[in-house]
Amino acid sequence: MDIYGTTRSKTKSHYALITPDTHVRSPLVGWTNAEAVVHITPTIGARFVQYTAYMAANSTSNRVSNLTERFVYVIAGEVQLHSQKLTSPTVLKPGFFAYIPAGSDAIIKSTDSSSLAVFEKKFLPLPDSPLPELVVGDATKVNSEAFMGDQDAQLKTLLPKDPTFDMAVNLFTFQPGATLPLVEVHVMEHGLLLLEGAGVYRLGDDYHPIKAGDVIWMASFCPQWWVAMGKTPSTYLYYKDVYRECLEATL
Ligand code: UGY
Ligand code: MN
Repeated sequence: MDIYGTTRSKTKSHYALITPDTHVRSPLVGWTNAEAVVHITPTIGARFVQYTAYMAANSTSNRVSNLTERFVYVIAGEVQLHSQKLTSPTVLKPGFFAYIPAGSDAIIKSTDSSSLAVFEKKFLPLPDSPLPELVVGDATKVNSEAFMGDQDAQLKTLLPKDPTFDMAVNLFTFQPGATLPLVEVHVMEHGLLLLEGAGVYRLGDDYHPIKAGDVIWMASFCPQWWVAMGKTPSTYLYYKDVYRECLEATL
């Protein structure tokens, strides 16, 4: 914060920009030796939750409830994922991710300080469809594809493109000067974390300078556009709700 109390953070009815200078930590219920900066919740108008979990040495997450699904992406440090569905605990390093289905026994343990980007939502089962399984992956091993034909905008889809899943989490990498090819207006909402780089995000009618570490919430139908700037590529991790009847996709 500067001496005049200014910040780039902004909270509006249809979007929020949350910059690291405004972060305040809060307890993570059911976790041990861990705290969160909670960025996005239903209290702001969203239908999902996004937070950064800060795990100290010897910390443990809770289990998800029977209703809540969780996606974690390791930003820093190293954690282990424990579940009876895995033959042995799986080490997750930066760039690794896990999807933990609602009701899963999976927990995350950390032996050193680590930080995780976390997205959670109430899982909406699809009638007559199997339940989604635990997913573990390394984003560096996931193939990317040119977004709408633009080689300078590469999209990695981290979760299976399968209607059993009601959330998608993607990594989007833009070369300097690359843009979203249109101003998008859509029913899906987003939670976004800029992992590296910088640029300008259009949110509604406003244009915001964005830096690594910034989080953005975009409500359904919030007009959105982006240009990557600077001399290095920019990458953001983002969530969206997918594959469900619009009338049912409310809390
Ligand atoms: O998946 C998306 O809707 C994506 N193109 N939106 C975004 O990057 N703001
Ligand atoms: Mn979008």
